[in-house]
Amino acid sequence: MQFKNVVIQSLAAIEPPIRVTSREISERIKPTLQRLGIRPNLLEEISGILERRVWQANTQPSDGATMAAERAIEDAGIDRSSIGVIINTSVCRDFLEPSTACIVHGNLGLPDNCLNFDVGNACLAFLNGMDIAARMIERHEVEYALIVDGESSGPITDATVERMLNDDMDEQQFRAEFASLTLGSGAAAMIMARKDLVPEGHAYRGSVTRSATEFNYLCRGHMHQMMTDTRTLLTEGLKLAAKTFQAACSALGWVVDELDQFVIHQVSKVHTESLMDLLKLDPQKVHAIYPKMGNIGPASVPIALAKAVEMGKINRGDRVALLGIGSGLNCSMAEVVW
Ligand code: MYA
Repeated sequence: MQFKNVVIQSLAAIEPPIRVTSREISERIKPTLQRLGIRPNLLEEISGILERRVWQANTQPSDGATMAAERAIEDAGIDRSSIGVIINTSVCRDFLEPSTACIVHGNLGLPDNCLNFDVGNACLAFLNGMDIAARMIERHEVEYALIVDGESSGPITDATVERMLNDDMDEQQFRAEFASLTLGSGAAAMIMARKDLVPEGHAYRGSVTRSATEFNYLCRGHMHQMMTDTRTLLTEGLKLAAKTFQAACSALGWVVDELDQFVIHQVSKVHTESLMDLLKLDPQKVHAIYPKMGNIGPASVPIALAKAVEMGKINRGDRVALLGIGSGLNCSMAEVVW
């Protein structure tokens, strides 16, 4: 799908206040690492994740999403009564019902004619939310849309550590739960708008999506436990990424050297380096936040984008490729002209 009249008006990223290092987590599970003969600093060494952020206790996904949304609305300088839809894309949620979107809608005091709903698609949902918003804007259904995401990894990390300390934790189960220790917390929000209302906005050109749902079993998560076949997920994820990139080259006219920055879903060092090799991306054009933030699910792409902008790696007029992927497997790639 390509868009002619959609822009990103503002983008906000919130880093939770508490830093948790991979060494601290490894120290907590030391007895199990020793019992299973696993090297003490495996987590940091193979994932490249040095630390991640977590919220204070009792901070809900909606709290992070609300903080990010307040900042995005302020940066956009719009009256919140003009927002026609809010889409929450978090994997983490306050409750099974009601939706997290309706809690954020209530916190923000958005108008009663502002649509509010969650979109769930694992780590890919923020890009899906952007696409849904863009379609609504292009069709003149809404003038402004707010996409939010708040992820809270603390509870799953603690529950995983606790299970890993049980005497019955064997190597196979350890490997299946290992990816849970790479997760991090954070929140993001984006205002998208009709281009004629915000001519100085950053043009959202369009996106493509491909799926490989025969692999829906490779990473399955609950609130307190995630089971992942890390090796197969990496292999099949890369195949799907290559296929989606090919589709983006055809649909959006991408030529790898003509794109200025690649903002990719942040999983680990192995995933990032493998993707750069596969697609022949210049490492200078890929901003990595996983070393300091871990895998923040759907918030990865918007937070990495915000950080790259903040650091001056993305300038006005740059062609930016957003490369998202999520368990399922689903992969979307989109272009923004910053
Ligand atoms: S789901 C979240 C998925 N996240 C992860 O899988 C993160 C953790 N995984 C990793 O960092 C890599 O996959 C690893 C494999 C490093 C595991 N448990 O050479 P290797 C040991 C314990 O075989 P690699 C999501 O985000 C192994 O024994 N230990 O490793 C959804 C050895 O140790 P030693 C393990 O295959 C979307 C060492 O590591 C495990 O190269 C994601 C090296 O072994 C384990 N499970 O890496 C879709 N595995 O040296 C995928 C290995 O002591 C996306 N070891 O013998 C792909 C594309 C990315 C972006 C695309 C954007 C479009």
